[in-house]
Amino acid sequence: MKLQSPLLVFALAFIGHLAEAALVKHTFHIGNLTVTRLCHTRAVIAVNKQTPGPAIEVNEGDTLIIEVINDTPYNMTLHWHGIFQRLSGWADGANMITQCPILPGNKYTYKFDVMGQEGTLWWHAHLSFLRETVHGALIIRPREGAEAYPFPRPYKEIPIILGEWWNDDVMTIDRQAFLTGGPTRNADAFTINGHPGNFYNCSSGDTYRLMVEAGKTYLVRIINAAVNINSSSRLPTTLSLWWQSMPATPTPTRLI
Ligand SMILES: [Cu+2]
Repeated sequence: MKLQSPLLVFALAFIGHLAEAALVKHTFHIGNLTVTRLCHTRAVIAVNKQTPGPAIEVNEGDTLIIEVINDTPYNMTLHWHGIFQRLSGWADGANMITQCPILPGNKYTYKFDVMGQEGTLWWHAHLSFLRETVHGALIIRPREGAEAYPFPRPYKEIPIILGEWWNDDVMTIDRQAFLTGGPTRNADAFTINGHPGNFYNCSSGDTYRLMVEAGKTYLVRIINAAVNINSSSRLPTTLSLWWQSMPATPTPTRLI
């Protein structure tokens, strides 16, 4: 019997490889959301009425398709923070660098393969201070899913997004800084998954709480989504800088 040619074997392997990859689709409506923090109520910009926005979860090798509908009065792009964008540099989402912004009332579809990387990344608005509230987790599991982690599969995986909150409209604050040449003023609060915790004026009860079961293992995926790097140098956020682009490999840590 004639042996199969190496090319045919390669082609079959390639087709088999393609069959494993999934198309992961999302629709992101970006618009206003009314939020109250520290007893200040203001309209923020958010994806699908959530801040932090929806978590995107893929396996390595999948293709991501995200339709973005810009229902805000601002130009908009979304940046897929840390994605290699192999052969898809135009999908990176950097405003006026890899694309023109999505104009108010318009939409744009990002499409890219998530290749050769695993871990905890995130996505965010790439225009001025809008990323204060326009951000979310982008989780890449191994190609074979959570079963392929190099450690026992955790009971649950929890994204922890560290962010900031201003009591006033961030676009106005950014504009004032631009006009005066000074820095933007520091945030009024640091947040965990959008909540400031109990340490600020008028913030009691507004705390992110994670209920855990004794004896179970939790994988905590920490993301630093703070806007102002200068004001985000407090311990929890600094710690997260080490974590935000690390692969999903257990790393020895200790509580400081
Ligand atoms: Cu980024």
